[in-house]
Amino acid sequence: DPYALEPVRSKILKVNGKQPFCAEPPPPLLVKNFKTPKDVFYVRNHLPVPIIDIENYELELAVEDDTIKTLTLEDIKKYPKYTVTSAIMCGGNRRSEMADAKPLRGLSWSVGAIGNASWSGARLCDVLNGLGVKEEDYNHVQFEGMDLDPSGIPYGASIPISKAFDPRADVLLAYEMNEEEISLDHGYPIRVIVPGVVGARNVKWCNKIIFSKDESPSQFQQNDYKGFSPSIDWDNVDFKTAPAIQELPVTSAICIPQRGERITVDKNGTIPVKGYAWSGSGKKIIRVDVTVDQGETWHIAKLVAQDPDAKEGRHYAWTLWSLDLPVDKTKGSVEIWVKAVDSAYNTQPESFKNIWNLRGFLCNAYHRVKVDLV
Ligand code: MTE
Ligand code: MO
Repeated sequence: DPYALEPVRSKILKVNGKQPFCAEPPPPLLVKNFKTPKDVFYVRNHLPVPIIDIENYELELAVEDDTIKTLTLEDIKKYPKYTVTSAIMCGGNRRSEMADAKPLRGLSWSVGAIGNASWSGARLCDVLNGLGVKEEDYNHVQFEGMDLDPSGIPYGASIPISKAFDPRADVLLAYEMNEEEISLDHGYPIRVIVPGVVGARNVKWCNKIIFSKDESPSQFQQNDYKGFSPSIDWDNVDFKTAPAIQELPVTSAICIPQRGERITVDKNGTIPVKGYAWSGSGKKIIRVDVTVDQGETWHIAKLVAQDPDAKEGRHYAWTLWSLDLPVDKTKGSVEIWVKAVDSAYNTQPESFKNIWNLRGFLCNAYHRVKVDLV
């Protein structure tokens, strides 16, 4: 049984899949900390967690099929240690809401398939410099995990080579999460961190990096984690026609209150509302708007936590927001909508209908939460 030696897991997470293990935290726990503790951080495994023989761990660097260098964990730790606070979000986060618009295939994530952590390790660009590999000669950098499918094929993904070489992209070979050794579920001993890019390219348990003309041949690069028109369905989909998802669009979610809760309106006629907002590719969240009347009037949330050290264009961490939302108690219930705006003034679509896609990715329409008022 390849799942016999899975790590012991915290009971906090809601399990969406047992084998492979997939789980997310209850939304209120998400907004308790700017940096998500490891036991609260969602887990998305596609395969059994690999067994790590740390004494013999090596990271192999290859050009197409030829190995050019191998690094031990100690070798990786000799490069300058660099820390980046970055959210990681699954391409299918909030899929359950898109599925409400029209059925689709995929794990039914609520708003918790995202977490924000500080990651420390060697910068990939530092490791690549001195290898003699030229950016112009290749198109992609592939990563392989140590987790294998039943036929022995590893989890894999790739990113454009320009991203890997760009020092401002902050791509890391991370060995620490929140100042501790990365836990087994989150990629011990080495996890690739590609800030601002879909979770699927942030390869855990990485033991091989390949410079190549082509993208990763992995099914997760080729036949999954791609977006399609709402008119494409399983009978007419051709995965070759869409590029692999890399940088993610702006999103936001309400974590407090949760759908269906009974909320006591305070003496000022308001209820506390809290959530997160995040945009891919290092774009900063500049505003979060909340409405209780389908957009007739908007309330501007307070941005309560953002990475204070992030430079322009490198806002890889999420933003936590909150507000005391005025509501009309006599109505008995209220539907709260939220949308965020990023530094390119990108914002979210109003509904899921026109962004629906068969695999349920890029689910970034306004988040709507209906609650009862008492
Ligand atoms: N890396 C490996 N080796 N195997 C995996 O199954 N899942 C990917 C990515 N990296 C995966 C992986 C996906 S789809 C996501 S969303 C994130 O890891 C989840 O990271 P987490 O489990 O640390 O939250
Ligand atoms: Mo994912």
